[in-house]
Amino acid sequence: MKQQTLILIKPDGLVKSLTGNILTRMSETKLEIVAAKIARVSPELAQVHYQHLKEKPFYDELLTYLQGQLHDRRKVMAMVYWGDDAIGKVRTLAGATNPEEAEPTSIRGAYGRITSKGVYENVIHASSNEAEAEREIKLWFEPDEIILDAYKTKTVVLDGVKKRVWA
Ligand code: IDP
Ligand code: MG
Repeated sequence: MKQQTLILIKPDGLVKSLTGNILTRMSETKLEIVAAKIARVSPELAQVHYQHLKEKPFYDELLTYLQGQLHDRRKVMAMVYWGDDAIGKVRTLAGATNPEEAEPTSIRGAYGRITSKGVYENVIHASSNEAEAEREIKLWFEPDEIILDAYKTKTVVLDGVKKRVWA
């Protein structure tokens, strides 16, 4: 089944100069990149992205991590990959959430670490199911930034200019 999935190279991945390695590993999946950009992560964006973890003890630290405050690198690389079983393929390649438990050959197993404050710095984010992928892709990208009709859109007029937004 064709799927799309959101991948973020988190600030630790950028600071460690892993972008090239990660893209090379991702190309093993034979999936297609249909969107890519460098994005700043506002407190609001971080909060909405990780809203399901609000009750966790590591939530506040996780928000500072995603915003790049732990790495002095206030950005992430956001991408949408598309193709057969994209979500499962990317999750397998990413490896387990806890980098110590991740397969050593997975991206998180190879490059992740647990900080002394207990945050799992695991280099990349990958959507874990179709509902999450849809929510996240719509959160990080506008329709015209994706080379694919990913989800339903509508046209609105803003200050006299037509614009496509998620329906
Ligand atoms: P996932 O990234 O593998 O989907 P989630 O449970 O969605 O895992 O958690 C989001 C992020 O929160 C993880 O990638 C990791 O950076 C961090 N995290 C998750 N669980 C823990 C934990 O038990 N301790 C510290 N950080 C965690
Ligand atoms: Mg998750």
